[in-house]
Amino acid sequence: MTHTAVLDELMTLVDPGKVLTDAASLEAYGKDWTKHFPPAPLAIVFPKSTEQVQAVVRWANAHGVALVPSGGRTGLSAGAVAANGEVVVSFDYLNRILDFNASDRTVACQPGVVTRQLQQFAEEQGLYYPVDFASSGSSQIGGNIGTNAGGIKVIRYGMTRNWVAGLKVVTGKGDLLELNKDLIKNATGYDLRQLFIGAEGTLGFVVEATMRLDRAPRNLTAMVLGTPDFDSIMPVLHAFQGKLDLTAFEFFSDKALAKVVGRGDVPAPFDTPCPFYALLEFEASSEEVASDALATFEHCVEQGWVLDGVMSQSETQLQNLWKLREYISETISHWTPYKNDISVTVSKVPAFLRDIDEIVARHYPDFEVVWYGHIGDGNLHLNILKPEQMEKDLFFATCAKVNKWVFEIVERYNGSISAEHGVGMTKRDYLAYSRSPAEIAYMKAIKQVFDPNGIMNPGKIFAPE
Ligand code: S2G
Ligand code: ZN
Repeated sequence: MTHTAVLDELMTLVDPGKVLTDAASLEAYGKDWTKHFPPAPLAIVFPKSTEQVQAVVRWANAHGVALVPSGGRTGLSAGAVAANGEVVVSFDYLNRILDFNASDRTVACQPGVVTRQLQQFAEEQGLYYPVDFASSGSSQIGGNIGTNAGGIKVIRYGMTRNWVAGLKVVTGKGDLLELNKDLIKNATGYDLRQLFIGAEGTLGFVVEATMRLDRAPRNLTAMVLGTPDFDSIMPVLHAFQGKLDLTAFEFFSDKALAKVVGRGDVPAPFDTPCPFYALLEFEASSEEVASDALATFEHCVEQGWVLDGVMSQSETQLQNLWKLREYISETISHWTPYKNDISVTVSKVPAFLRDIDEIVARHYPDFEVVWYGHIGDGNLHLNILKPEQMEKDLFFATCAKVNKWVFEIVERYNGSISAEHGVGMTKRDYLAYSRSPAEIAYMKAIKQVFDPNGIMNPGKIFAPE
């Protein structure tokens, strides 16, 4: 069958006008936030029902056409990039909040619901959806589930995985599975729901997700503390964790702060210049908690771990302090950064970052290295900024050379080559640094069960053989 005939058949499976092949759509929907692979999809399809998703998957199996899921396209590992003539399945029209149950504290969503939309819906019910990160204003719940998105509240609330009560998925065979039925307790064999969370659309596509909500936090309060060196950050974490139930513990370097303050729309936290900064957050649910926080701050200053600090006194100040951390990613994107999203257990962070920083400084003496991340859960974001005059492909190739050493250190510390951004295509060649050959073989066998024809987001997670 010719491409035209195959696409003509696809058009009959969805609503009129919901298959696009124009250059602008192919470019826009064939990519995510990464810049490593030029988008080159065959077409973009916009199903408006579960039945249409099933029909598209069956069509793809019949014609051997690869499918790539597309949500908010904010991915950072090229997990939603269609670079090889695939058909992109966009969930933009499956974007409704279907049901809310106050007793179960659950919300049934379609995959195209934007993360921020779910957060706001929860607030309107007096509840809280606690998974949050810089791109939540455009990312979609389906994509958050596909990558098991983490972000800035993981230290208290965990990853997206912790908040999925139930899933409806269309497998790579076109079967519709209803997984876990939103139950809290369900000891009836393998929890297949967990397989699809973090699978990056390689086993099947989420067509409905029941998300759990939590009680709304009370009087969230943030502190930004300047430290004299990186090694002081962990004692600060332990000091505050010993006194407070933290909802966040982030860090960023002076270079990251300089880029954000350089925007001109976010004030510096205080005047004292510091090499590193910690941003922590807690519920100041009583005067006693707030005074514990201040006492702990004083203790950290006495110990020499903190040079200066500020505590939010209002919602506006809380938001402004968070902007110092949340604006980093978008701000440095102007320098086409080469990104690594790595993690180790919290206890190993100081030695781990020292080893990584040494390797990076040794091999990149002329590159600007920006460190930031969710240090409270062991997740560091290493961003190497491209020198203005350097050609992008040469820059990425130069950076990739050092990946070998960076990931050898990750492997030595039993860490992860991708803490929260997923493997996609940018990290697939390094999977063996974090997963054993046996694990990879089992994962491929599971993929074979759910997607026997290999049409579901091929080339993601696993390098093509
Ligand atoms: C963050 C966002 C993406 C990045 O800011 O925590 O996960 O690495 C990142 O720039
Ligand atoms: Zn992050």
